[in-house]
Amino acid sequence: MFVVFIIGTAGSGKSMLTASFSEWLKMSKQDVVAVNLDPGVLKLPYSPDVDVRNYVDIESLMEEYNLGPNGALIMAADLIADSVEKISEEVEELKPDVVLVDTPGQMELFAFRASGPYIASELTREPKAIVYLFDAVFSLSPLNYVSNLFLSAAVYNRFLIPQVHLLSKCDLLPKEDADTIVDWSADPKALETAIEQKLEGTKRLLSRNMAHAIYELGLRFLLLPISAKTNEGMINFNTALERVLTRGDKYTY
Ligand SMILES: Nc1nc2c(ncn2[C@@H]2O[C@H](COP(=O)(O)OP(=O)(O)OP(=O)(O)O)[C@@H](O)[C@H]2O)c(=O)[nH]1
Ligand SMILES: [Mg+2]
Repeated sequence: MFVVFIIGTAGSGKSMLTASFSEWLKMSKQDVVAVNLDPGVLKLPYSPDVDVRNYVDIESLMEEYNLGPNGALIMAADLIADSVEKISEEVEELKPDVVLVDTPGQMELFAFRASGPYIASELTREPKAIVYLFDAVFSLSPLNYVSNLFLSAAVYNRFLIPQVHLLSKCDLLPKEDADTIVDWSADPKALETAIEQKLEGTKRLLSRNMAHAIYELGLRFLLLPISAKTNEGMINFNTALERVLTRGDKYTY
């Protein structure tokens, strides 16, 4: 069994990718379990096999503890951690080949609180990986791209498990724009040139140094373009995942 946590900024396409990648895997005769870890979601593009909303209810937390929506989500994240054993049993009873875990819209709930890494480590002892989504439209500006690079490095630093990086919703960009972003991810010089050309002043200086810092750390964030709408890139994505999961590569892909 492999467990894959899908993480990314709000609206980056986590739930849609969970839906379409699980369908794609099912077509190649894999037993897939989709887990929804987002307690606040109202509608999902797939039917979760395991759903955290069965363990916590945001509305009643808001009422009972007089919390706003964000306070309730934070409380919910801690309550989910308390239920991780039961969630894990639910998953294991289904005996899947692959488990796709759709994480909360508010990325910091899962990535930057203690409960996320705890859930990831307690959910299973089987091989696991993180898939980090770079929203293609958002990442077209070098400033946004570098910010996202930092977020993904921060996620890696929290979980320390193999990470695959995707350029999500790539069908929304002309191919040459998607290729440009992929080039930035493969070649530090290409990113530096874009920063020089498109940014000015302090933003240019900081972005250049931030990008530098990531490369200095030796982190590689090669992006694979993917579309949950057209299924473009699914084969490469699956190959990258298998590689980090089966070879136990320590590093990011
Ligand atoms: N064109 C296109 N749209 C997409 C794709 N993936 C997601 N979307 C759209 O982007 C929006 C957000 O997608 P979601 O899958 O809900 O994103 P998410 O990261 O789960 O969002 P939150 O959980 O709310 O943070 C929806 O309107 C999707 O239809 C894609 O590959 N192509
Ligand atoms: Mg979602």
